[in-house]
Amino acid sequence: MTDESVLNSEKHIGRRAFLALLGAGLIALFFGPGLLARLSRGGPEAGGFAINSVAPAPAFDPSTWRLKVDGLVQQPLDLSFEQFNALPQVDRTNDFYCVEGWGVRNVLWTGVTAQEIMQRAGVEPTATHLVFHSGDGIYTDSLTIAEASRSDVLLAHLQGGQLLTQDHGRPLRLLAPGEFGYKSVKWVVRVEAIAAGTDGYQGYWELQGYPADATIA
Ligand SMILES: Nc1nc2c(c(=O)[nH]1)N[C@H]1C(S)=C(S)[C@@H](COP(=O)(O)O)O[C@H]1N2
Ligand SMILES: [Mo]
Repeated sequence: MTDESVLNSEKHIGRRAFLALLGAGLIALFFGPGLLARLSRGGPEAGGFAINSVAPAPAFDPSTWRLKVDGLVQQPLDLSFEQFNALPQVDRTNDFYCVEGWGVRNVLWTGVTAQEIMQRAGVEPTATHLVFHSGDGIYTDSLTIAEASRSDVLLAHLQGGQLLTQDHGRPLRLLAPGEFGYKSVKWVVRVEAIAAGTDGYQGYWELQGYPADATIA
């Protein structure tokens, strides 16, 4: 990147987000995959996850919790936690990376693929994105239908075989491996199929200047 393009992208995406992304880029450039091994041994929370939440965790009551799937779908869904748990479950193990420069290797997640949810709801061919809404009332982010169709994209309720802790998204979070952690919305209560324009959908961090495509290079 030349100095000029650095200045240009700084103008376009905002200083804070720019610095975070530059940091992530430099980390990837200089340390490569070995960084994660070091982080997961001695990161901000050795051997595990940091907690990144812009709003307090909502309380979880299994008797009243619902997952709604709506928008551009033929069959809207409104599932209790019991009904969600009765859907076909899969296990996926993958690494988790935050743009702030920490990561965790080999995390086991259990849940339902976004693909399964899309099939059950009958997502309309006109839909371009799924928007994941958090029960915190503030945080949202989206995946394109193509991203959401990958077999490792899960709505997960178990981490390492245990119900997610409250801070990590109890009872349900998105996992989008291969994309930075800000895509992995915690406390998901609604999945909305939308048709977005060419600019796509602006989630919480996209509105602060992060790119909508969070693919880890
Ligand atoms: N609802 C909600 N989901 C969220 C966030 C958040 O602030 N609120 N932070 C995101 C970011 S930036 C990251 S890196 C991961 C962190 O997940 P963790 O707190 O379980 O480590 O959650 C993502 N999902
Ligand atoms: Mo993050």
